[in-house]
Amino acid sequence: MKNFLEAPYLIEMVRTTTNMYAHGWDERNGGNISLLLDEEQVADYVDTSAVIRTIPTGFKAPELDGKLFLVTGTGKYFKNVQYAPEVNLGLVRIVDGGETAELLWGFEDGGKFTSEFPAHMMSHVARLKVNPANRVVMHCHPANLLAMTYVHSLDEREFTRTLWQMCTECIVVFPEGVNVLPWMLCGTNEIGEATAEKMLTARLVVWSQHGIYGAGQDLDETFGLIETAEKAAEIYMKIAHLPRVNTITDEQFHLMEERFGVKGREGYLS
Ligand code: 2HA
Ligand code: ZN
Repeated sequence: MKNFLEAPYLIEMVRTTTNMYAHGWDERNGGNISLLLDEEQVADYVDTSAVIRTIPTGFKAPELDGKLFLVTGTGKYFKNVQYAPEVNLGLVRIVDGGETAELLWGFEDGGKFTSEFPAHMMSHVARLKVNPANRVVMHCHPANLLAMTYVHSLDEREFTRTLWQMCTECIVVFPEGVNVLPWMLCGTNEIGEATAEKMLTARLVVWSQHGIYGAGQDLDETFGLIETAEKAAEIYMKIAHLPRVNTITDEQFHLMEERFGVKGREGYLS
């Protein structure tokens, strides 16, 4: 067996959590990531028939039966992942129609997956329906997106249009826009179900007064989505209290659509 700590995706997971912490998106134990892995990616590193322990999930997700996820741990700090991946991360296989997670590696201090596991797993189910190549669900607390949810309308069209208007390339990076949930109690199956529903129509879902969820085919794409939305929100928070003299017009967005071969969400542009 090869050393799991040297698996390319494990290294990328460590780098991503470290980078997210450096961006200020993951204070204390804030944020969580889950990465769907194929059996073949794991087989050289971990004996997948050796279950360390089983952990109940508290929800059903039969679509995920047999699937493997590398996931951050509950109560763990992104800041510390690089120093002890085997404590702060775990590799689990979903079984029993989603109701049980079999631990195959990690969580060595007896820990378990993130408290937001329902939102992660239900979002994977939703995104896989839209794009079978989806692999990542990522949650964090970027300051400007959060700030925006206190002072901007939570209407998804309005919220998206404002973000698009803040940087020319936003409409290229997230043409489907961002979906927005009102404040809800985190860590519950209810917010998981609501997030998954929103994930059917966009890869970004804002949790008002809390943070954001992103989904994508790999860690870079997902990080980049959140990074771009957060940059736009930062610009909004710099200008929101000032008179707007210039903006990007819908006519200009249409030029972007043509030039980059993307289509803004139906009904979001005039
Ligand atoms: O526990 O971000 O939403 C970390 C969180 C919960
Ligand atoms: Zn959170």
